[in-house]
Amino acid sequence: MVIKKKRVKINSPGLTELPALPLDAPGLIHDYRRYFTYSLGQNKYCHSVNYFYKALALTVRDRLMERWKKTRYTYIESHCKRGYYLSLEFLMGRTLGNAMLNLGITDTASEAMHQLGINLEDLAEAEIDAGLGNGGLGRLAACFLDSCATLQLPVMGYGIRYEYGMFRQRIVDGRQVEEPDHWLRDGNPWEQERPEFTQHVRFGGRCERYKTETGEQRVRWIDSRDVLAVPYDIPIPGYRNGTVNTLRLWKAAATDAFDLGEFNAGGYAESVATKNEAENITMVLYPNDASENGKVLRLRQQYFLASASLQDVVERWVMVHKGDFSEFAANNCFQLNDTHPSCAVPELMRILMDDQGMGWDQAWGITRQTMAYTNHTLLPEALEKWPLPLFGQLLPRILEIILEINARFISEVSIRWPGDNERMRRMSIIEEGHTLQIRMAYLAIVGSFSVNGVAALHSQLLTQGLFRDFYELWPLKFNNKTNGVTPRRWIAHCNPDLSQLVSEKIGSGWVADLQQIHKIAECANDPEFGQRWHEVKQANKERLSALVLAKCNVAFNPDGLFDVQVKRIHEYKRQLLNILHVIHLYDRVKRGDTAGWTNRCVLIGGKAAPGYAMAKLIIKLINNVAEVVNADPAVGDRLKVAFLPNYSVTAMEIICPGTDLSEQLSTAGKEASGTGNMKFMMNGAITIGTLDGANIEILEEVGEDNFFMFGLTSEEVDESRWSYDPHGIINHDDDLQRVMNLLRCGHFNLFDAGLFDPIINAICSAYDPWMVAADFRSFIDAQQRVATAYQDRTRWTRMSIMNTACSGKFSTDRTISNYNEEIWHLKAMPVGDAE
Ligand code: 26Q
Repeated sequence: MVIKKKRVKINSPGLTELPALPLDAPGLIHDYRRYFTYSLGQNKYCHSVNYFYKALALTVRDRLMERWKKTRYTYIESHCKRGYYLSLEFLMGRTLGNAMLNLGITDTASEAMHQLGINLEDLAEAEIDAGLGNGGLGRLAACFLDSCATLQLPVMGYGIRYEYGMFRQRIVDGRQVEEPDHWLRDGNPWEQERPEFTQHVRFGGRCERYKTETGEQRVRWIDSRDVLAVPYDIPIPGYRNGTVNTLRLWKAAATDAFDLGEFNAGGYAESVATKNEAENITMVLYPNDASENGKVLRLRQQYFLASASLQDVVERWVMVHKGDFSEFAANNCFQLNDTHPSCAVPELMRILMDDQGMGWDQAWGITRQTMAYTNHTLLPEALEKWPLPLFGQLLPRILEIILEINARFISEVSIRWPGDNERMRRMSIIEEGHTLQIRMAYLAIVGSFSVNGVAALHSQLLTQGLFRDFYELWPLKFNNKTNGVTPRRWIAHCNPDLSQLVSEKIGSGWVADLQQIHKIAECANDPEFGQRWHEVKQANKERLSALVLAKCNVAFNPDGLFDVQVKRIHEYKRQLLNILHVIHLYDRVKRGDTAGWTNRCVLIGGKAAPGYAMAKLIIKLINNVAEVVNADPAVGDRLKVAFLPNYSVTAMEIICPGTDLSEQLSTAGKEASGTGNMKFMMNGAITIGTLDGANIEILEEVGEDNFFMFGLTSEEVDESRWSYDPHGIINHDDDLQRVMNLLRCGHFNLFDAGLFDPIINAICSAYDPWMVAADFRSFIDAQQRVATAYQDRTRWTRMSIMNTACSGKFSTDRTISNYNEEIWHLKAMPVGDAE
């Protein structure tokens, strides 16, 4: 059932044209007091920091609102081409600090709050992270939105408004315990509900063929259970440029119609239950950063996002252009963040054919010219597949369309390679086997005009490995877009002291044009600049120490080397290699091998997918090693180890400025890009890393003198896998042997015999996919070079400056410019009133 929405039109400039709000302290104070007293109903007895935070959030939000409106006018009135970033995850973190930074009012707001006797930082601390993502892919989406707005590109984000974001991690007895993240509990001042743009999304039911009055064959999807998609809009401000773009997040709600039907049939409880079933769709973010196969609720989420977003875009198109779709492809582009929203391909086909009455060829032409797909993984086991029977039950019409896309595609393949049945089987969107499976990556490739990887090596490996057949068929479709991170959040906001120092030297142009930061390379040998650089780093290390003390109860002495690895816990990321090095250092101390020692504080943090037993065991090992090492008086300040619970965007804002050494240890060829590596680099940490993902490009930018490289290359990994003999490696390496002996004898088991056997067995297995033992020696040697380098403060500081200086490439402004120039082709749309 389609509900006709009643529209009214009021032309009243007196209503909609308002004078600009003041950005000075008196203006902020005026509004703050009004919100605090009248909107929030607070008074002198208020003691909840949440109200103090909210009054400021509302004050800042008003300043965003007026720019948001102007941006909308600009886009609507220019009829410009639009881009849409479709993603199941947007890991936004906190909003207040970023909004003030981009509006250019941080210092004024701080002063205004000071005049009211309030500390701005205390308020900012009250905001709960919007943790609507697992890790890299979700945070990338958030950084992209910041850069699109800063470059004034008309791009909208589409995602899901999960009621529960990424779980909160607690460590109990050294083990991960998950807790629900009810982040909306205190309300969310940054979102605006837009019920007038609600969409209907169908599930279940069946397809029916019919003829129109003019005799055309059509299909309709009937007897479905519809779910409402209600949009919530979040403002995305550009950096001091008057642009405010939109992130639209969908919440699922039950339709009234469907409630009433059940209710009248006498099933009150059933009706409430079906309502719940609808609303469950957007209840929780799946906490896996590799696909969890076969969960029907996840598929519901994916289709829900794709369908609501595409209907929204098409509805806006039809409002202006009626049934004329001739310019649709020239004016719209959808970027798919991995395969998660890849139902968008068949869903656009459905909308164009079933709702708009278009024929297959025209609809396919449009779909194929508007979709672009980004791949984020090389692990074959992480490629998304859905069992065909399950898919057909939930989305019968979408399955029909996929099968038709596949039939036509396979015939294309058979024309290009006649009789090559093996190739057709390999390339089919439908995988054969006990149960047929839909290969979502293949669907995305076939339905898109662009397929990209996220770092040079990753893109190259895609065309040689996973997607080789498709590359042979369509070489021009494949391209690379090396990831980045936004320098607004990841330098200007999180490292104000460093920002100040850099801006004093070279001006503040680097914030919106990070290539400019290379100018500080000229000061890399200036002793006075070096001294100040060192002081900033030490102050940031103090801040990080305080966090570690508060959260881990471990005392990090800021004179030591701060050695940090924070990211999801995964075997391929090799936190194990890190902990083997820690055990090796501990063993050296115990043997008295401490001549020329460099004190180290090792920090490890990250979440494990709740069902990933090995990752959880690795967390337990890290915590046990920390307990043994930290309690040993013979070790003292020489070595401290801590596992930071609940790693998050906000934690990273404290961590990366206070880090000396960034650990990027993935088995070469496995990490698509990495983005934490870039945040550390920007903040003057030096990388110890394998030749993997974007590490390679970091090394290229900064040079071998300013990077600690180790380990097998991805080619060497592939070649040596067949003759891999970890026992032989262990037997020929005294250090590794001693480390393995400590593990085997239960030194870190804390009386739980056999606890770490699965880890010991994995390291010793000739089939260890991650080849931990293979890189041990090279890693230990590289760590020794690190320790030596750190003793020469002048040298280390120079390396640190050079890392920041050479980080220009890793701004998402560069990444987004590449997407725009090579894929989207959008025109920048200045909004006017640029500040
Ligand atoms: C899929 C289906 C069902 C349930 C969960 C998922 C799922 C969810 C999240 C699969 C994968 C992810 C996340 C992947 C991810 O974060 N990949 C990382 O993307 C970064 C940005 O491109 C890269 O820098 C990292 O190298 C890559 O690991």
